Amino acid sequence: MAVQIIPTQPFSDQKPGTSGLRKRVTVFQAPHYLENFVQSIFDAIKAPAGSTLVVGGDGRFYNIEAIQIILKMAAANGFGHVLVGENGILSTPAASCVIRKYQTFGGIILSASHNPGGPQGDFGIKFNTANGGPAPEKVTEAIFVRSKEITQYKIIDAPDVALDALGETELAGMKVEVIDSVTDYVELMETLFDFEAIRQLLASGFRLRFDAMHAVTGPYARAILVDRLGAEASAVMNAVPLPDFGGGHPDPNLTYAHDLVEIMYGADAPDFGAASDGDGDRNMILGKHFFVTPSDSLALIAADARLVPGYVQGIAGVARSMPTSAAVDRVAEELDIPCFETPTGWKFFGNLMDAGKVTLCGEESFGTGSDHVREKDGLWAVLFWLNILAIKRQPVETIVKRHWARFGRNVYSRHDYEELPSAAAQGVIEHVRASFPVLEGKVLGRYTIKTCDDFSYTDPVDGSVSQKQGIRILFEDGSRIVFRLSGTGTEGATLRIYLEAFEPNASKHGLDAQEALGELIEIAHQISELKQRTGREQPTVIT
Ligand code: G16
Repeated sequence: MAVQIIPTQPFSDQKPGTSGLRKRVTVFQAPHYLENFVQSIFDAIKAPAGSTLVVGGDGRFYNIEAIQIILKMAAANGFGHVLVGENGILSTPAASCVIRKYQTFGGIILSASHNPGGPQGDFGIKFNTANGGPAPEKVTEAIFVRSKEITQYKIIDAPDVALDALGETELAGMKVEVIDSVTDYVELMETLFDFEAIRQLLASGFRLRFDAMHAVTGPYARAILVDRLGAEASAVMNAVPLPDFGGGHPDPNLTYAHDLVEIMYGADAPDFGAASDGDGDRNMILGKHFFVTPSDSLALIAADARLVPGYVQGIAGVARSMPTSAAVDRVAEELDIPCFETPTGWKFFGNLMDAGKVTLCGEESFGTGSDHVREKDGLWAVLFWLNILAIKRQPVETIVKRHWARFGRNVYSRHDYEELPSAAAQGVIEHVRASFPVLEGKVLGRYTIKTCDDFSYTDPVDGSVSQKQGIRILFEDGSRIVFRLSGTGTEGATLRIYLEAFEPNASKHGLDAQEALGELIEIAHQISELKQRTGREQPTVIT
C-alpha cells in the first residue's frame, strides 16, 4: 500500500470559523476539498511520527466517506494509531473525553453541529488538541495559512476500513481501533453525578422527555437515561440518528425543537424536558410550560454545583462568552470566585480550564460544560439538572424563580436574522460601529447609553489578543445590546442581536422576556437601521 502524493491547488475559503470549517456537503465533496483541509491540519499540527489520533463525527451525511479519507491520509502522514468510533460515530463531548482519557495527540471531529444535514445540508470538520478542546486560534490560523499555500497531499491507496465492528485492523502500518462510541463517555458521567439519586427521582413518578432530534445523542441518551437510570424507553424521543436528521434542523431551541416544545407546553406535560443538537454538545432545558435560558441555566448550575458529587468540593471559577447574560457573574460574586468574559467560541475556555482557573463554562448559544472534558456537553447539562432536581424535589420553574428572587433576573433574549446578504449584514455592523461617537451619552426612552465598544479579549493565560468580537452598547443601568455576526453559518450571513436588562424586582419576574425587553428591541432597530439595511423586520429565530 504505497503512499500517493497527489498534486493539488489551494482553495481560498478554508478559514475555520467559530468552530472549525463548515460548508455545504457539496463543497466538501468537490475534488481535493476535504483532502486539502485535512493535509493543512496535519502540516500545521506537526504530530510526531507514530502519534495517536481520535476520529469521529455526528453521523451526518458524508461522515463515513470523510472518515475513510482521513484514515488513509493519517496513515500516509505517519500516524501510528487511530481510535475511531463504531460506524464513525462520536458525539463531540465523547470525542473530547476519548482524546483526554487515552492521552492522544488530538482528534478530528466531523460535524456541522446544529446545522441541517443531508446531501444538500452542511458538513464540517475541526481539529481538537491533546487537552480535548477545539484548537485555539493560533492553530486554526496556522491551518488556514497552510490551506492557502498547499500544493500536494498524501494518501494511501487502500480499500476502506471496516468500521461496523469493534476491534483492531491495520492500514499501511497504522493501527485502526474501532471503539464503542458510548462506553467511555457513560463511565465519565457516572463519576460526576449521583446516578442513584436520579434513579430514585425517576422511580418516584417524575416524568422526563429528552429529544435527541434524530442526531447523535440518541444512543448516549438511551444508554444513560433508559438503561442506567431507569427512564421509560419513550422518554427518549427521535432517538434514532439519521444522516439527514429526519429532514430537521437539529438545533435545540424553542423554534427547531418544536416536537419537544409542543409536549412541554401541552396538556399533561412531563416535569422536565431537554434536547441536544446534531453533535451532542448543546442543550436546551425546559420545565413544565417553562423555558430556562442557557444563561440562567449556567448561573443555576454554578449556584447549586455543590449538590452534585463531581463538584462537591466547590468550583474554582466560571467563564461565559461575552454575549451570554451576566446572571452567572452575580453567582460568582456571591461565591467569591472569579468570572471570566471571553469571546464567543468554546475554544476560548480551554486555556482557563487547563490553568485551573475555571470549572464551569457556558454560552447563551445553548452550550454548558465543565472541565470534565474540553467541549460543551449536552447530556452532562441534562444530568446536572436531573441531579439538582433529585436533591431539591421542586419544579423547574420554582427553582429558577427562587434563583431570580435571590440574585435578581437578567432578562435575556437573542434575535437572529438568518441568511442575510453578507454586504447588508456587514453594513449594519459597520454602521453601528461608525455611530459610537454620537451614541455615547444618548438618552433613548428610559435608557441612557453609557459607552459603546468592539469587544476585545486578552487571554489571561497566554496573552493572545482577539479583537472585533462583537459590538456592545452598554447602558447606564447595566442593560446591554450586542450586535455580532455568526461564525458558524454556511449561507449568507446571520446577524445576532443579544438583548439583556437587569430586573431586581421579584414582582416583575413573571414578565415575558420579549415584553420586558420591548424598548431595548426598538432601540436596537433604531440604532442599527436594521430594516432599511436588510429589509427585515422580524427575526428568523428568537431564543
Ligand atoms: C459553536 C461554538 C460556540 C458558539 C456557537 C455559536 O457551537 O462552539 O462556542 O457559541 O458556535 O457561534 P456563532 O454565534 O458564531 O454562530 P456549535 O454547537 O455550533 O459547535
